[in-house]
Amino acid sequence: MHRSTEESSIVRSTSAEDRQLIAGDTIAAISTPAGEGAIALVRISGADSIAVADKICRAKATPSEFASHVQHFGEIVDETERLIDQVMMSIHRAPTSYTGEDLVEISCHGGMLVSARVLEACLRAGARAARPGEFTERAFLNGKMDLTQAEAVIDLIRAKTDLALEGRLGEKIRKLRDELISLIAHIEASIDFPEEGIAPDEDERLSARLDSIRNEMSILLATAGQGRILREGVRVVIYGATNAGKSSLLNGLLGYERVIVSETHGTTRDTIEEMINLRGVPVRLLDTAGLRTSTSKLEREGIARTEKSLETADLRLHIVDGNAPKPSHFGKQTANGNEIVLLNKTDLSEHSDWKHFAALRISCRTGEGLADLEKEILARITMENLRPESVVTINLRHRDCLRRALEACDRARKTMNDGLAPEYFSVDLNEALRAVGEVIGTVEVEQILDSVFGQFCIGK
Ligand SMILES: Nc1nc2c(ncn2[C@@H]2O[C@H](COP(=O)(O)OP(=O)(O)OP(=O)(O)O)[C@@H](O)[C@H]2O)c(=O)[nH]1
Ligand SMILES: [Mg+2]
Repeated sequence: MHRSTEESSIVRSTSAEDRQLIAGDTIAAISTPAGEGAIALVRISGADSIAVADKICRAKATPSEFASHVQHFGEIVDETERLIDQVMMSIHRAPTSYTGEDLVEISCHGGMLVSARVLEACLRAGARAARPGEFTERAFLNGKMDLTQAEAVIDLIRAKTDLALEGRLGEKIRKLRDELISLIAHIEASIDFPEEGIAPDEDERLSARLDSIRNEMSILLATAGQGRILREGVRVVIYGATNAGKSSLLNGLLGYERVIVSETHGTTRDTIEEMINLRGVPVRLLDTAGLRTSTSKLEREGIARTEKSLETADLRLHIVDGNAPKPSHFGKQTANGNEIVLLNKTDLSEHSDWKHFAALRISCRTGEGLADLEKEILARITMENLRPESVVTINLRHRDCLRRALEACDRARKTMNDGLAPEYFSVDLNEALRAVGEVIGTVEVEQILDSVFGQFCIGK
């Protein structure tokens, strides 16, 4: 009973402090939709935004010397001064900017990879990843627009923000948050009732709990979305019956004859991976052994591998031969956001079984439909259907929050080790909780602003 009121009061106070704390710092985000367009816009806003630009931009003059509202050509470099992209950038000095603060706009080349790298450079140079709607929220707070105008922007964007809320990542973050809340509640109880003290063995238990939280955070940071996608690409697995044209499709998307194609059923025995670049989105394409009941041990091993790679797929391409009869299991096919069904061999006549069958029709032989397929793959990657932690722009923000949370936990751990009073590490733990809460974006909807601006796209 006592515990539950304790917990909710912690969450509420966190939210109020959160708002104050957040208003002062410099934020950055990719403002254009992920994976679309030839040009992406990265925005930085806040008192240090021009200083951040100075650190990452090489041009004839430094950005702090730029006249306001004038476009300049420049190069964005990483921490080792390696070129990330050639860009056009402009600075907009307060108060005549969208947010009313010093604002930097960097127009880099489109595609997730480049814009994500530019954003990463901004974050490394001291900016914090913006929350959804935070740019517009600042504009509102600085008197640049009224609330109805802000809401009109919402209608305009119809944001699909924080997808992570629904995904496995969201679940994990929520669990982390709950563990932190219960840990803090415990510690604060011991502060409120000092006469009860924390017994030494309890001390150990506390540090063990904190260690487990830190451990979970590090694992999340190491594996969650962004890092994985940038390193490994989005996993797109091609599967289907033997001879459907899986290997032909891999070759078609790659643009060269990487894999052996033949009319023999069961040609491909192993999974084959190749990276392709779809408008800046790194995609790891997997060709697999065709599915059929086989007596060959080797082929069965190949099929087992196919099934395994399907489990870890971000997106599946189920390819079937449109010239052949429809397999019986196809009647019960249900729409699945993580799967695209492809009817191959449109250059041949379509078997009557497929009449009215909804699928993307392609021909690996003539290349027909492959451009549409690429578009569809990109759409699935950027839409909500794909595993949420794969969405790059959102995950940079998550990672930034998680990193801050982990740093705060590390500080708390050190304070604990040094034998200082609970008041000291409680401060750090609350900061960790705030940062974790930012990921989910539900750090208590005590203010209307939260719910209004929470609907925005990041970078707006
Ligand atoms: N006419 C026509 N033939 C195609 C098309 N795509 C693939 N084929 C042919 O279909 C046969 C099988 O193609 P593959 O790409 O090897 O098929 P697969 O699904 O990889 O087959 P397995 O590796 O055996 O599972 C080959 O003879 C291809 O030339 C197409 O669009 N049109
Ligand atoms: Mg094959």
